[in-house]
Formats: sequence, structure tokens, C-alpha cells
Amino acid sequence: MLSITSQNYLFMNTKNKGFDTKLIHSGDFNDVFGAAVTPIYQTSTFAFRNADHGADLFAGKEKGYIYTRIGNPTIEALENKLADLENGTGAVVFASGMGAVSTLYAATLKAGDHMIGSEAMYGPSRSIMETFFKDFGIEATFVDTGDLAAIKKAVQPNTKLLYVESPTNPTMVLTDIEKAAKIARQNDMLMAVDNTFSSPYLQNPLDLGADIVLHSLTKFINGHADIVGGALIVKDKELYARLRKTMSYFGANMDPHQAYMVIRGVKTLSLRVERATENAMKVATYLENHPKIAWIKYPGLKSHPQYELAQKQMKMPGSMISFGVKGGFEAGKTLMNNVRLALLAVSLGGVETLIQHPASMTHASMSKKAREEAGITDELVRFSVGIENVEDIIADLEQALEKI
Ligand code: LCS
Repeated sequence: MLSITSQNYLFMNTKNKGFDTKLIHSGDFNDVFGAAVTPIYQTSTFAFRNADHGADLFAGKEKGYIYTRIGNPTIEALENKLADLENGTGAVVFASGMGAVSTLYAATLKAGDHMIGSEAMYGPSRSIMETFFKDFGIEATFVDTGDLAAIKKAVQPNTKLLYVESPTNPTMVLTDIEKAAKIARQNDMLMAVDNTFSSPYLQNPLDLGADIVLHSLTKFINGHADIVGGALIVKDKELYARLRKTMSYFGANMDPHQAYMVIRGVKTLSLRVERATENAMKVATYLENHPKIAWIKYPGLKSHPQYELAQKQMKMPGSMISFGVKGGFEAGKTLMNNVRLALLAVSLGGVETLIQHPASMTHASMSKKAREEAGITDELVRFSVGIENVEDIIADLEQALEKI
């Protein structure tokens, strides 16, 4: 799939290089001026040398660029970098994470098919399946994918896709990706993992047997809360071609400027995730020992029911925490209304600390019944730990908890 290669230039080949080297250099290519940073090709269309050249590009006989909805050098540089980071062979990027989710569903399922999904997942990823795709004759069952027996039980003869978030948004439930991928393979289904909460630095689902990795690039990968974007990454060439074609037909493509921003943001992924995780561990320990906190779910704490799996499957436990305040939603509201360092806002995975209430915000599109079955109770507060000084994050929580 690569139409950009660095073989004629002095840019390094990142094959077999370390993750941090790939973060900085994968996808690099030499433009005519030898720019050190991937240039923004802010153009909608590309001239053909002559009529035969145009026809050959459309027929796939020659590699090159035609039209930015189909492909663009800046966008492709990002795609090559992401494919490398997840140990895939190809990536397709999108205008948003939801562009990636809807394209994945549309490209892998058809009327009469069935999908199994994690019962807790980003609200719209579930709601678009239960409303929009249901109307096109696609069925779905949502189960606790942390429980492998529940996945097996949900398999039907027409099941074609197992779609897992690990950890789940916002309940922090992990799925054993390697074991779940075996179940998928035994039953001829594709397995997709939304890896947004982990980022490629902490977990690489393709290495564990998954077929597709999904990211909301809006989160850890871009990391600076200044763009939205999405990606699908795969190993299989045919699947890659199907996803790319669907993206292009849907017009769900990323813009070159957006791609440039993500290329810039992702370079510091390891540094940001390491610091945010270090902070999250301290914040989680503080919350776990606070008398006003009813419960906390953080994969880095021994109290997390899947602590062992987190140790095995993730390089670090990450920086997303969910918890309940004693006194329920009202007490949680007082906390959210009184924080000053943490921003009361949706999204996650940026350098800034964020707090939000899933039941009334990110997961409001799900029915209350579905939310409660999935553990997304009204009292659950979600916290995305940033890279500010951890003493300041904790002091902010302390003064807000005092108001309860
Ligand atoms: N997958 C996960 C796990 C997500 O958390 C999100 C967005 C998406 C997919 C969709 O990506 P987007 O289109 O927003 O780039 N999650 C959000 C959240 O928890 N708060 O605001 C958005």
C-alpha cells in the first residue's frame, strides 16, 4: 500500500527499531526540499502527467495521488506511522474516531449478520449499532467481554464481529485479548479492539491475535486536545483494501492539516503516557484511601478485579480512573462543580486533567437500563489524569472533596 518510500533518500528505515524511534521517524518521507517535518499537502486534487497516467492511477497500475478523499501524502505519512506503531501492515485514518467506528461496522457487517460487543463502551459506538445499523438488519449482543464464557455464550451462527474495548470506557473492565481472539478465530469472526484507552504504547492488540485495532486519535495519540481523528489498523491486505474503500466512499477521510497535527502530537506519546500513568497511580492511591470515596476502578491498583491481567497485557495501567463518591451523584456533582485544575469536560488522554459524568454526558445516548447493566451507574465519575504536577492535581481534588 505504500506509495511513499524513503528508499532513495537518507531517511531511516524504522523496521526493527524501538517504539520511541518509530514515534519520531516512522512515516517520514523526503519531500522535494528535504523538509525535516512532514509537510502539509493542503490540496484537494493532484495533477496527472498525462491522460494515461491518470487512467493508470485509477486502475491501480501505478502508485500516486489522485484526490485527497482517497489519499494524500500528509495523511499517508500518518497512516504509515500508525501502522508501524501497532505492528500492522496498513492503517486508514478518519475525520473522527466515530468515522472509524462506523466505517468498521459498515465494512465488516451486512444485513443478517450479528456482532458481539463489550457492554460498556463509548456511548455512541454502542448506540450507532443499536439504532442506525439495527435498521439495516444487523443484530448485536452486548456482554461483559471481560468474561470469556459470556463471549462464547453470545456466539451465533451469523456472528461476524467481536468488538471489544479494553479497558472499557468508562468502567475500566479489561478483556483478555489473546484468549478472546482465539474464540473469535475458532468461530470465524473478526476481532476488533478499540485501543483508545491504552494507546499503542501500552498495548498492541494485533500482536495478541486481534484482526483490527481502532483508535480515537483525539485522545492519547494526538494528546493535546486540539483535533478530533480516528484510525483503523490491520495486518490483512484484503481487509485493509475493504476498509480504505469504505472510508473513501463514505467521505470519512481526515484532512491533511489534521494529519499534520497528529504526526506532531504523537511524537511525545511515550513521555506523556509515562508521566500521566505515574500521576494516575498517585491519584488513584490517594482516592482509594479517601474516606469520601465509595469505590475506585483503576487497573494499577491491586483492588482492580483484573489487576493480574492488566500486569500481563498492558505495559502500564494508563491514566484513566473511574470512581464513585459516597453520597452518589449529588456528591459527585459537588466534586465536579468545585474542581479548578481539572477541567469539567468530556474527552480524555490529553496533557490536561479532565473530569466528567458518563451517565449524563459521554454515555447519555445509552438507555438507563443498558447503562446500569454495564456498570455505568449514575454515581460513576470519570477522571482522565493529565501531566500537571501531581501534587496540584491531588490538592485540587482535596479542596473539592472538602466541599461535600
Ligand atoms: N472510542 C472510544 C473508546 C472513545 O472514548 C471515543 C470518544 C471514540 C471511540 C470516538 O472517538 P471520537 O469520534 O470522539 O474521536 N470518547 C469520548 C469520551 O469519552 N469523551 O468525549 C469523547
